[in-house]
Amino acid sequence: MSRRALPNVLLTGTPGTGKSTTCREVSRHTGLEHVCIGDVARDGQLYDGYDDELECPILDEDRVIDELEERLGEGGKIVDYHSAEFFPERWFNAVFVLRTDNTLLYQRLEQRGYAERKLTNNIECEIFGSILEEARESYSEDIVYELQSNTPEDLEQNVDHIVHWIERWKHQL
Ligand code: DAT
Repeated sequence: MSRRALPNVLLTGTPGTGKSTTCREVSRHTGLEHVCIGDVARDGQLYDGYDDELECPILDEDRVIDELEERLGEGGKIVDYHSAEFFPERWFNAVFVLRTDNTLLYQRLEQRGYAERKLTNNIECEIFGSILEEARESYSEDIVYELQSNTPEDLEQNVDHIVHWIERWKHQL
């Protein structure tokens, strides 16, 4: 397989850890296209029922993959989603997992108006490090990076870190 001109990056983490904010900034600095899986699913109505426990629609993962296969094949995408396991491993050159302190995450999700059960589920997900574990199980460990996302300074550093990673990748041709 020929090398892509630009890498694909997955930015994942529990809801509220800062994925979309970070993706927007990385996209602005690098020109990588921000692909938000939530928006792709909503635009194409790529759902398969409703999860009462998590209070959100269930993604039709196969249809999401079909929908994105060609675009991801081009490279140059930064994908934003709160799960890491169902994407084809070959899609990504790096996987960044954002982590947030429980108290701060609780405040962010409360501000979003999440109901108690949804809040608790997401906080537990973060406490157990579920998404980091999922990412490490789904991809080669040497492409999975954990980043703390607690403060605006962290946000700035994370954007810098990912932008530099992309620049280095481009120059390793
Ligand atoms: P996600 O896309 O993971 O659900 P988001 O980007 O929408 O998260 O961020 C949730 C809220 O938290 C939003 O108001 C921006 C804020 N935020 C994100 N990262 C942050 C950070 N590192 N420090 C402080 N606030 C942050």
